[in-house]
Amino acid sequence: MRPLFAALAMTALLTGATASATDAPANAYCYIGWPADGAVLPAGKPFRVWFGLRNMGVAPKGVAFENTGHHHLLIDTGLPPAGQVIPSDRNHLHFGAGETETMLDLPPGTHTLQLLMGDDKHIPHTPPVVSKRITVTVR
Ligand SMILES: [Cu+2]
Repeated sequence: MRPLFAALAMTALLTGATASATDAPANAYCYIGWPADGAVLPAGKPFRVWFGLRNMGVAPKGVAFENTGHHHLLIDTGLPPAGQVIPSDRNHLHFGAGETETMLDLPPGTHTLQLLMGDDKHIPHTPPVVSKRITVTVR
């Protein structure tokens, strides 16, 4: 029975793999290098956001290469559902060319920023590689 069980288990694993998102290294993490959590930024002046990533590489969208992905910046929104394409709108910015920084111009007020890695198909990895969610104030 043991070989048969092993074969069934392998089938289950393979089936699961095709249905789920790309695996990420367990020690991968991303972070916002700038601005700092709690930063107060001058209104009417675009500010730079640095994307940090450790133990994983950046690849443009459409490029399926092991242990890589591209950054998504979530603005004033929570994490999108796992296993699905990350929305593309003003709250979910894609950096599909492999950018590792951007300039943002946000209206006065309090805003949250969070990075989320996506694979070549814009789907969050398993486990998701996501930064801490920070809050900045524009005034
Ligand atoms: Cu994307």
